[in-house]
Amino acid sequence: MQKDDCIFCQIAKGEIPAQVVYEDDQVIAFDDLEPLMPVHTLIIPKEHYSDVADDVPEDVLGHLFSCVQKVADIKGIHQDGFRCLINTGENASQSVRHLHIHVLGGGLMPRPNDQDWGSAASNAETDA
Ligand code: DGP
Repeated sequence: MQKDDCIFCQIAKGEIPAQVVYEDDQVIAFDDLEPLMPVHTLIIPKEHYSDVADDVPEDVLGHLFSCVQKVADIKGIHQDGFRCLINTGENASQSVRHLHIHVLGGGLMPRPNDQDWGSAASNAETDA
């Protein structure tokens, strides 16, 4: 099922243009509008799920993740390494409520540290 008011559903239906990297019957991958790295591609299921914790069937999750390697190969970042990121819900600052995997690469990405993660991360370390 797709949602009329969801921007990623509209991309999946071809109603909003996107730089498509890979597509099959279940999944579409396209470049992020606001790239954080030289390569920043989003992989989404064509069906609407609000996030990774929205009772997504295992076969959908499996297929979605199988596309990570395809995208990494197409974008030429497989060998040097890349980062996958899935923001989920409010605390993770998920801004588009349609499940998506960020695939980031094309350069060295430092490991996240307290400075990047803000005060909640600092508190977590203090409490540990
Ligand atoms: P997140 O914060 O994890 O929900 O990431 C959403 C990403 O989606 C963000 O990096 C920007 C990107 N984005 C938002 N709207 C569009 C759009 O219309 N087209 C494309 N290509 N990317 C979009």
